[in-house]
Parts: sequence; structure tokens; C-alpha cells
Amino acid sequence: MPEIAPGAFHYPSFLDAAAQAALAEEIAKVIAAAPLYVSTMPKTGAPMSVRMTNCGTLGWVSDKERGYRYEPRHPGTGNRWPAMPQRLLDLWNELAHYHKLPEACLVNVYDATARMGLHQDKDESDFDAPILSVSLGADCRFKLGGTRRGDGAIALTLSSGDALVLSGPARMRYHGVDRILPTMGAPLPPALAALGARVNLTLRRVT
Ligand code: MD6
Ligand code: FE
Repeated sequence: MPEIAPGAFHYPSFLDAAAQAALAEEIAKVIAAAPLYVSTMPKTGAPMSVRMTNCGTLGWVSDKERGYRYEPRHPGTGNRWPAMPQRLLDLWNELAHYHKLPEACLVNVYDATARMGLHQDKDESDFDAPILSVSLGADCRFKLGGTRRGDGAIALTLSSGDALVLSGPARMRYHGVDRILPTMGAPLPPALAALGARVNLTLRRVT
């Protein structure tokens, strides 16, 4: 039963080891063209513990001065983001059940101590579109809360090859990564192994 809550679908091991390795090679090429960067929190300027980059026509960035937003260009190089690999578009077509293609794929790279605080993904203009996530590498403890910050949360383990879709009534639920379980689950595929412990990709429709 992939539906873990209304509109939230968890597909354990959706990608097999060969598909994970092939995807990792594509993401390594994205990172070679669009280097990982550290975003900072709006107002405080505190650095996030996750390093990130994007592919697609738009990418998610954040800094102290201008806050969370989508931009067509990499904040460091000033170049347009690399194209979204076809295998990510195929995955979207298979799992998102949405009539428009994703515009952004945010690549989040976690080392063993990185986390992602509880958040809603609300910097997009289109909340009708689902968000599709794919995980590679170490297991993590993922929390899925409610639509208000204080709501109770369910915990799940996201493992290498897992897909997660937040759609419909789950689209605006708070969620975050409590911690990486660095010695549990699979190592990152070779193409990404030097970068950290876990990589998560989130595909989004923005406009
Ligand atoms: C992560 N994921 O798994 C962070 N957002 O590292 C997310 O923030 C996320 O998994 C929206 C939909 C699915 C997700
Ligand atoms: Fe998110």
C-alpha cells in the first residue's frame, strides 16, 4: 500500500540498484556543470547543513537578503541550470500523474550530520502539482507532519531507491529530515559516493 496518508505515496525501492547507479551518473554530471552550493536562511543568513544544486529550467535558491525563491541561473556561476535528465522526466510521468512536466529538480546532498528542518514547500505558484522525491544512499529518518507546524508527525525511513509523492491533501504537509542514519541502508552509488552520505532529488512544478 503506497498511500501512507491521503495524497502521500511512499514507494520503497522504486528504483533498483542499476537504475540508482544510472541516475547517480546523471546527477554527477549535473553537479559537474552546476556545483553544489550552500544556501543561507532568510534574514539570519545562517547556513543550511545540506549542500544543493538544481537541474531544469528553474532552481531553488535562498540567501539572507532575498530569501527562498526560484531562479533560472546558478547563484555562483551565473549559468542556466543543466537540463533535467530524461530519466527524471520519465519518473515524473510514471508517478506524478500531472499534465505538465516538472520545471525544477532540487538536488540535496547530506553528509552524515546534515538535517533538513521541518518545512512546507510553498515557494511554488502551482500547489496543484505534486512534489516527487527520490532518495539515494544512506537511510534517513523522515518526518511527515500535518498542515500546521504543531501537528503530530509520522516517521518513516527513506532508503536508497525510494520514491515519495506529496500530492493533493498532502502537498502542504510539513516534513523534514530528522537525521541521516549513516551506517544504515545502501552507500551512495559510486558516481556520487565522494560527496556525502545521502542525496535527495525533489521534482517540482513551479509556475
Ligand atoms: C529529503 N525532502 O528527503 C527532503 N519535499 O531530503 C523534501 O523536502 C521533500 O521528500 C517535498 C516532497 C517530498 C520530499
Ligand atoms: Fe520539502
